[in-house]
Amino acid sequence: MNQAVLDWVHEVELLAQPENIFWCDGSERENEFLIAESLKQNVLIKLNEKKAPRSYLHRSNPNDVARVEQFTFICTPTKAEAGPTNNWSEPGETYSKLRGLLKGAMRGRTMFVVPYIMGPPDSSLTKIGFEITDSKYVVLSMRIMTRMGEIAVKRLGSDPKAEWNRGVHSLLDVNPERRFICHFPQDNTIISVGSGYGGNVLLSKKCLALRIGSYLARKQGWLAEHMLILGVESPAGKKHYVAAAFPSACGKTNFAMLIPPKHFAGWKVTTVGDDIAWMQIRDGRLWAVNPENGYFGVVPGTSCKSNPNAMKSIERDTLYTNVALTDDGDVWWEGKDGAPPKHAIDWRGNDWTPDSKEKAAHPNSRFATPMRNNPVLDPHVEDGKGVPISAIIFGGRRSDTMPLVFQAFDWEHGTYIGATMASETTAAATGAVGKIRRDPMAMLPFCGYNIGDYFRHWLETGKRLTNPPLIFHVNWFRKSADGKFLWPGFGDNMRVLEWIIDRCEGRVGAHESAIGHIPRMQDLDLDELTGVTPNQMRELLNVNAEEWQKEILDHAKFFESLGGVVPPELEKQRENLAARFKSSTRA
Ligand code: OXD
Ligand code: MN
Repeated sequence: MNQAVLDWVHEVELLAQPENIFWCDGSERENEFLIAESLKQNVLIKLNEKKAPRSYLHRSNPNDVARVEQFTFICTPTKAEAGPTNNWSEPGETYSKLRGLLKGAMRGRTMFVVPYIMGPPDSSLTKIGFEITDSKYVVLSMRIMTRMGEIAVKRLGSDPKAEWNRGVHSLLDVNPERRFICHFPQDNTIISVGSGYGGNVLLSKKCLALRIGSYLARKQGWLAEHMLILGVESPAGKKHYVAAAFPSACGKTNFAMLIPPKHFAGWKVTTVGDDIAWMQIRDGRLWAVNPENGYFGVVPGTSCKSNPNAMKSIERDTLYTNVALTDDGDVWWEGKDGAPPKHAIDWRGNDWTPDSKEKAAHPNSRFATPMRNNPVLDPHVEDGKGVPISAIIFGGRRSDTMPLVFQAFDWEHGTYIGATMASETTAAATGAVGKIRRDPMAMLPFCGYNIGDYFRHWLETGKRLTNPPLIFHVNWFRKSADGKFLWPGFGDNMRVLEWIIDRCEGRVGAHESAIGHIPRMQDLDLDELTGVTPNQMRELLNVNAEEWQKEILDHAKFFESLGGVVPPELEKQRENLAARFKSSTRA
C-alpha cells in the first residue's frame, strides 16, 4: 500500500477514532458480508428475490433526500478562484471546522477505506480516489458506481507523489445544521459530513468526477462535463457518438438509453454513459470516456413506456433509495407501469394507499445499478481512448422560447448557447421546483472553479480542435398556450437525433434563423409520428421574436450577475444575437 495513503488513513483514524478499520477489496465475499451486516442493522431491506433478484431498499433520513447546493463549498485560497457561482469558504478555517466536527465522530463505528478508480482501467484520463466513510450504504453504492477495490491500489503503486483524491465522509448525526460538502481542489481533497444521500456522499461522482475533475481538467487541458454519451448507428452501419448536457432530472438517462420508434427500424442507440463525460483532444477531435461504472438514476417516472432499457437494467442487482415497498416485497414508485398497489409502505416507512396525499416514492428517489445490466451498453465503453464525439447537445426544461432543436453556427456560438442555457428546477436539489434558472452547460452546481475561467477553457479548447463536434440545443419540454407538452419525447427524440447526425454528415437542410440553424418541417423525419399536428410542429420549431427579446435581456442580466468574469467573446456573441434579430425584423 502506498505510504501516502497509509499516513492519511492513520491521520483520519486518530481524528475520528473509529472502533475498527475495514479496508475494502471489492470482492464478492466482502460484498456479501456487508449486505448481511446491513440487513441486520436495518440499513437495507431485502426485496423479494423472485421479483427483484439481489436487490435492496434503503431509506434515507427524511431530512436528507437530495443534493444540498447551499451547503456545498469550493475551498480555494481566494474567493475569486471559486468564482461567482460557487459558495466559497477559506481552506484553513474550513479544515479546522471540519476537524472539529470529525473529532471522535466514528466512535463505536467502523471506518471503511474504499479505493476506487474513475474511468476505464486502461485510460490515460482515469483517476484514482480513496473514500473513507462510516456508512455501509456508501460502500455498497461505491461498489456499483465505481471500479472499486484492488484495481485502484494496484494502479496507484508506491510512488509517494502519485495523483490521487482523498475523500472523507462521515454521517455524523445526519443533522442539516452539520451538513457540509467541501472541496479543496488544490489539495485534491473532499470532506463531506452530515449527509447520507448519494450525490453528497458518493464522493466519486459529483465531487470528484465533476467538481475536482473540472478543476483538474482545466489545469491538464481536458474537459470534465455533466454529459451523457450515446452511440447512434444507422441501418447502413455508420456510427456516431454524441455527448449531451442536461441539468439534473431532465432525462439524461432516458436519452442515453433511447429506443428508436418502429419507423426507425435498423437504427441502434447504445449507452456509453448517462451522467458524466471526460473528454480529451486527440487528432484534433474530442474523445470521451464515461468515468463511472453504474447509473444513479431518478426512479419516479421510469417505466416500460419511458425507458424500457432502464427497467431491464434495474430488474436485478439494484440498490434502491427512498422508493415504496409493496406487501409482496417488491418496489413501487409513481409512474411505474400497471396499477398502483392497494397498500404499500412509503419512502418514510409509513403505510400508504392510493388515497394517501403523500407520494409513495420520494420525487428524487434513486436507483444505483451496474452499467453492465444495461441491454444497450455500448461495446466501446471500456475503451481507454474513449469514443470520438461528433456532436454536443445542450438542453433544458423550457415551457417556452426554446425550439425543439437548433444548431450553433460554430464552436464559439455553441459555447455561448451552453453558457446561457437555462432550465426549470427539479427535485434533484433541495429548493423550489419549477423555477427557471441559468445553468451553464448544466454545470452550475458542479463547476469546481471560476465559471468565467470555465467559459474561457471551453473557448480555448475549441481553438485546439481541428475537427470539433457540432453543437446543438434541444428542448423536449416546450408547452402549448394551454400548458400541454407539444412534443411526445422519449423514443420520438430519435427524429431530432437523426437530424443532428445528418447535419454532422452534411446531408440535410435547415433554415438559418437568428438563433442558429433550425430544421424546416421537411428536414425532419416525421413519418408515423402520432399526436403532433402540423400546427404544433410549427409551434415547436418557432422562434418567437418577443420571447427572444426577453431571453436576450435575461442572458445580459445573467452575465452581469457574474460580475465581470465572462470572456468578451461571449459578450460579443450576445450582441451579435441581438443584432441578428434586429436585421431579421427589418428584412
Ligand atoms: C445526479 C444529479 O444525481 O445531477 O446525477 O443530481
Ligand atoms: Mn447528474
